[in-house]
Amino acid sequence: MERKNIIIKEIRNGLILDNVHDFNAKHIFECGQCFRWRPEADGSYTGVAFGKVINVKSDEVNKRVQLINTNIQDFNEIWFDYFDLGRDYGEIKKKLSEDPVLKVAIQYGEGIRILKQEPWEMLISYIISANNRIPMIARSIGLLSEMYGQPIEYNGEIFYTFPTPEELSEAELCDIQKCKAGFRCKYIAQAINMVLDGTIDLDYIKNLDADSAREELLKVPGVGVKVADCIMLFSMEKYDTYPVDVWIKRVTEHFYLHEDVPMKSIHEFAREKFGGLAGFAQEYLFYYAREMKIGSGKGELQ
Ligand code: 8HG
Repeated sequence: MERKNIIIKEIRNGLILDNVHDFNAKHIFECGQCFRWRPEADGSYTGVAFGKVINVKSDEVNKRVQLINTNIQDFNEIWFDYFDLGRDYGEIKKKLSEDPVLKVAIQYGEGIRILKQEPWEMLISYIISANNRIPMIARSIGLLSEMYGQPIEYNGEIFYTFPTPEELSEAELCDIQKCKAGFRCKYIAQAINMVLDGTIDLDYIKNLDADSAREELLKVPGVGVKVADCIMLFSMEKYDTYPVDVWIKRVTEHFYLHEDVPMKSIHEFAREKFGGLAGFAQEYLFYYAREMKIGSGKGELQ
């Protein structure tokens, strides 16, 4: 079977995909966009998304990707889109590589793809991310899933789905606090209520343009511009957004602006320089900046 030049072969417990370009599991799962993928000893990653557990291994030399614990139907209905396999990242990289800084950043994270994650999960995950470090964010999301998600067994181990708003509807603030997200827990509780009572409609927001979507998301307490932009980029296909966290601020100032500037100027710079590819540029830069500790002056990996 074939889809978009990808050759799909069924094996006993999953699929082998051949002719997959620009796909590196480490780059995809460790660039900073997602929090629920665990590296395994064999270089593969296991994670939960869309209520399923899968294991993913990439072989960049042979342009091969192995998906374990799945089937053709789920590939067509979930994973093809989740991994953004219909998009030509070669083209994006070619365009962005005209810029010498991005050229280097792209060489570093050449197999990054922007996952199409679930808006609800991204809303809660990025509320948790505010002023937080990635391992702590991952821990809180894991705890919330263990407490309220559904268990799924894979390979003799229990994984948990990310809980739906309905599954979280009975949770009191004191229960949510057990996920150890501190002051953000009250925002999680408010977000649950706003989604359940329809004050916020993520499907509707997903279909808006970036500026209108941001405006809507900002109505949720605990969602500032950066959090809104992350949600939009990682689950709503708003590729013209440029989420500015501390790393992106540092790397943009360090390489391009050469001075400390207000957030607004960074957004204006990105719009001008990268246009509709700003979100992709941002992720190559985010991964590069964090791994190389660009401009941190502290030698500290956040
Ligand atoms: O992929 C990301 N891009 C940007 N710009 N910010 C991110 C990403 N992932 C991620 O966790 N963040 C934010 O960075 C959230 C949090 O404020 C901080 C964690 O390093």
